[in-house]
Formats: sequence, structure tokens, C-alpha cells
Amino acid sequence: MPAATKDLERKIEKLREKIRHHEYLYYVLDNPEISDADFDKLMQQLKDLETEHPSLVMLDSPTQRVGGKPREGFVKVPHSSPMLSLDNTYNEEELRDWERRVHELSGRSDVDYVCELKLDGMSLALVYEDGRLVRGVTRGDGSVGEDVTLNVRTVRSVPLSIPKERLKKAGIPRDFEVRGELLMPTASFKRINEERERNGLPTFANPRNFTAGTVRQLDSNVTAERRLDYFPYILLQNGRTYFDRHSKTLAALDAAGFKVNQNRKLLRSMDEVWAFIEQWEEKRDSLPYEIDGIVVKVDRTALQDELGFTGKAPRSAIAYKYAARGGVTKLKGIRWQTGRTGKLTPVAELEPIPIGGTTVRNATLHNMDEIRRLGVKIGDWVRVERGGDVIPKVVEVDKDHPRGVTDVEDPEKCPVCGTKVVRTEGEVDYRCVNANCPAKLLGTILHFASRGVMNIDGMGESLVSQLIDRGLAKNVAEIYDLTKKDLLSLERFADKSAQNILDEIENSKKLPLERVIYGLGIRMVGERTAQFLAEHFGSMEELEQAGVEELQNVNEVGPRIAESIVEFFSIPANRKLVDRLGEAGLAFKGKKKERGTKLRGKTFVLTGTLAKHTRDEAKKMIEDAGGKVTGSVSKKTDYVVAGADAGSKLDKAKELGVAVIDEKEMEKLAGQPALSS
Ligand code: 0OX
Repeated sequence: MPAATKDLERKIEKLREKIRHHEYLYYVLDNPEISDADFDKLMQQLKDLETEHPSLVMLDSPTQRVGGKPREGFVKVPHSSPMLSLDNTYNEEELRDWERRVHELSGRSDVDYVCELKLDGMSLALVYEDGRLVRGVTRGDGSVGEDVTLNVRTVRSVPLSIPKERLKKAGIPRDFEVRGELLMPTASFKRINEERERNGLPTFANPRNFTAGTVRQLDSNVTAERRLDYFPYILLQNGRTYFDRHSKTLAALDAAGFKVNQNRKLLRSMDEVWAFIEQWEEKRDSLPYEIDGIVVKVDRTALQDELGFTGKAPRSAIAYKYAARGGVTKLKGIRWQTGRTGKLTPVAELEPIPIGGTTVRNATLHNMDEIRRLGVKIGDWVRVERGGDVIPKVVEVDKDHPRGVTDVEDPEKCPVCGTKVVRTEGEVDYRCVNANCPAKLLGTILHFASRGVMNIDGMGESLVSQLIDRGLAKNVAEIYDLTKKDLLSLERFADKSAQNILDEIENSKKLPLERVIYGLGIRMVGERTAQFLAEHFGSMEELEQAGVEELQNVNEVGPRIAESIVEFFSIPANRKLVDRLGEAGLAFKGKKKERGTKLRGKTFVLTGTLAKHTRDEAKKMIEDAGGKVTGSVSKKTDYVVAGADAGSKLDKAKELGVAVIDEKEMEKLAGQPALSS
């Protein structure tokens, strides 16, 4: 190898190390030392170098987290040793019984324990060979799991490789396996679920289900966006525990750069264990993820081996489950609630019940299908649960109580405006189709003001309802006409709180064009689409005037979204509203992202593994040249770019007679100099 290449290789590897270090500070330690912008700059430098020198791209490069070969399904993989589960206890007595058995079976009474939080996620094994992540496998049935490596690679707290020296220092062999918990932090869960709700997509009941759905996504781009996190607690070599104490395992994983949960403790008696359990029951709401209990583990590996297993669980560990924050209460009735998009949601009206420190009077029942699935009738006693921040929900009918007799009826009219509701063929939800329904107005203003949109902190349901009732907010633009006097006339407003809201409103004017577009609440225009629209058109005026054809040149905008946008701007009241927002001084100009025109109007589908580019890079290349990349092949597809192991999309292209090209031809079409491999 020429010396120049060697130098370059060293330079690239040094840059990768630097990026890995900052990823570690950010995603594992939660303590970044540089700004996001500076981090992005480093990443861009690396991407540029790798694009220039594709032969030097390595699988463990920080640029390679997303992408790779899409699979039609997930391959089954046997575990190196059974992936065990935990037995549960529900009160102090059961826990003390467990301790007694440990003492009896081991013949010792001086047992050390490690307490860990019981994270409410899903267990996942990661296999490393020569310090590199080679496989991520779900628990499955405990003996055989599913290979979800491509998705696991997108989890930023999972190291793709660990330097030799670091492993050595941590005392970990080069080939090893870790097992731990994959989870979705509550904030991501809330944000993504709310966005799905706003865009009319089905929502997930809790972060655990969302995690399971996310790790089994066929498109790793989706997994990457959902920001999962991973906390390991087991270290194996050839299927066996490596260290002689569990506390050493956790310390070693920590030292190797894994995100080991810090809320753990080595304890020397069951009284100390009990104190730990009680302490965390109080504090569980302050955590950024959900826990459902505490896991108590015997520290010494030799003692663990001696204790053995019962069925699928080790006798050396036990879960103490906190009572689910829920309870059983009577369902007094059901009322329908109209949201921003006109969707009607059934809300259970309950006999008030205290759950986790608040009194719960209402809980969601999602939709009519869920009501049928639960078989719930008015007058039933139902079990209601609530997770950390999540809306309480009815989870089952308690059949030990006398059953209710009144069936839940499908809604006929919008509960707010009285308009007859409609249900489109094949859809689960009923909708109010009255454009002027006040419930839609409430939802629209709440969406507009919410975090991630116009960020008007303090503008919640109670304030917005009052504004609507008093005729002070007949549309979102009128927020910008509010005066201090208006606010002082409302309940619970004093000079200071009124001024705070006015300051928040003023600050929202500084937010960029994409936020304003998102805030308009156009159906099917979520955060990402709003961003692409802002980049494509560069101004509200241009967006307003765009036709269905032009709109479809925007990244990820298809005919349905394009029509929804055109329809929105065709309504005179909406145009007037937009004008008023402009007059109020909101950002109507953005930065057009200059894109080439070579591939304008051309639609591409990528399939298989490309040799020189990641999927993201190929997509960017096509988009930068004005083309569009979509996920499925249809008659409208102009080109299918096929890499190695292309699957059903390639077959479909052939069937429809769509042009199939390779990576080199794609580069040529996009006007890129063909890179040599
Ligand atoms: C958790 C968790 C789960 C696994 C089988 C034997 C020990 N959900 O946080 N399991 C374990 O360990 C078990 N530890 C945990 N912290």
C-alpha cells in the first residue's frame, strides 16, 4: 500500500475515533463536550472523506449506522445459551421467602446482592467478534431469536466496535456477548406517538410495544429516527458468565463504553435491598424511561451456578414488581371527543380513582375496534393503567365484578358541533367533517402552539379553551393579536403569567419557515414533510402557489400529500389565515436548498446492497440532482437501482418493465463522477 494511502487511512481512522468519543459522551454519558453543529461538522468531514475514498469505508464507521441490506423478514438465530427470564415477586414477604430459599440452597447467610432497575423494554443479545458488533438478536423463545442487527446498529448507545486497548483495560475478551434491555425513552415515545396521532396514524399503547415494533422494522431508517436506547447487564463468553461477580460485570461493561444503568447498588442485606426498592418506587417518575420494578441478583457467579434454575428463570435473581399504576373502577359512561383532524375518540368516564398520585376520571378507549376487542359495556368494572407520562387507558374488563349491560353505541353526531359523523370504508375511526367545528379549532391551536411546532410554552388546553369561548381565538393567527388586557380578563392570569405568554408568543415569530408550515396542520404534512417543503420552495408564497405536479417534485411528497396541500390552500379562509400569520411577522422566508435539475421529475427506488454508497448517501445524491427516491416500485418508477442481493423489488421492476440500473449508472445519471472501487 502506498505511504499516502496509509496516511489517509490513519487520518480517517483518527477522525472516526474522535467521532466515536463524542458519540460516547453524548449518548452514553449524556454529557456532550461539543455542540451539535460541531459534531455534525465532524461527521460531514468523515462522510466526505469516505465518499472520496469508498474503498476505505469500514462497517464500524460512525457513518454506517443506518442502511444496509433490506430483508424480506428476519432470520432466526440460536442463542449461545438460553436467554432466561425472571420470576416475579409482588410484596416484601415473597421477597423474603426468596432470600430464605437462597440461604437454604446455598447453605450461607452472608449473601451479597446487586439491585438494578427493572427497565420496561425488551431483552436483546449483542454478539461481538474481535471487538466488533456482528449480531443483534431478540430473545425470541429464549433458545432461538431473530436477527435484528441492522436495526440495532442504529442505536447510538450501542458501540459498533470497541478498541482492543479499551477491552483489555476493562478485562473483557475480544469475542464476547452482552445481553440487556432495549427501550424507548418516554420523551421519544410521547413525541413520536403524538406526531402519529396528529398525522392520523395508529398509535402505540406503551413504549415497550413501540420498541418491539421498532426493532422489527424492515427499514432501518425508521428505527434510526426513533431513538432507542440500550442498557446491558450480562456479559458472556461462549454462553457463560465471564466474571466471578455480577458487580464486576457491570463495572467492566461500563469501562468498555457500554451504557450500563447507573442506578444500581451492591448491597449486603435484604433490609438494604428493601430500602432500595422503596426509594425507587418514590423516584420512578423522575426517570427518563419506564421501569416496572427492581431486579435483585446474587452477586457471586459461583453461587449463581450453585443455585441453578427453575424452568426458564435463574434462582439467583428475582424481580420485585411495583404494582402497575392502575386500579379497577366502574365505567360510568363513554363520551366521544373530537380531535384536530376531526377524528372521534371514545373516552371512558370513570368513577374517580387515585393512580400514582393523581385522581383519574377519564381514560382512553382508542376506537370502536378496541371497545369490541375488550368486550366492554357501560356499567362494567374496568382495569385502568397509566405509564409515566402517558394518558390513562382502559386495559381490560374485570370480570370478577357484576357485568354492565349497556352496549357502547357507535357515534352518530360530532359531540361538539352536532354534524353527522362519517366513517370511510375500511377505516376504523369516525370523523366530523365540519370544517368549522370548534373542537377542530381547539386541536388546531394546541397543535400550533405545541413544543416542536411554534413552541408557545404555557398555551395549553385550559388557556386555549378560554380563548375560544371568549371569541379571542377564532383561528391560530388571532393568537398574535392577543393583548395583556385580554389575558388578564381570563381565569388564573396575573400580570406576570400574562407577560410570560406574550413573551412566548413573541419568541415564536423567530422560528423558521418549516415550523410555520408544520403548524398550519395540513393533513398528512408532518414535521419532516414540512421541512422538505420549506427547503424546496424557500417561501410560503411559493408553497401556496404550487400545483399538484410541482409539489410531487418535493422529496417524499406523493399524490395524496400533494392533493392535501393544494386542497388546504384552495380554501379562502385558509389563505386569509396564512396572510394574517405573515402580517403578524412569522417567518415566511426560508433558505431554499439548491438542488440540481438533472433528475427533476425522475423517481428512483433503491434495492439491495450498494457497494460504494450507503442508502442515505445514494438517496442524497439522487435528491441533490433533483430526483426523488421512493420505497416501492410502481409503473411510475423511472429507475430501480439494484445492488447485491436485490430481492422482490427487482422482480417487480422486471415485471413492470421498469429500467434497472446499477450503482455506476446511478452516479452517471446524477452527474457524479463515477467513483472507482
Ligand atoms: C431489566 C432486567 C431484566 C435476565 C435473566 C436472568 C437475570 N428488565 O431491567 N433481566 C435482568 O436480568 C435477568 N436484569 C434486568 N435489569
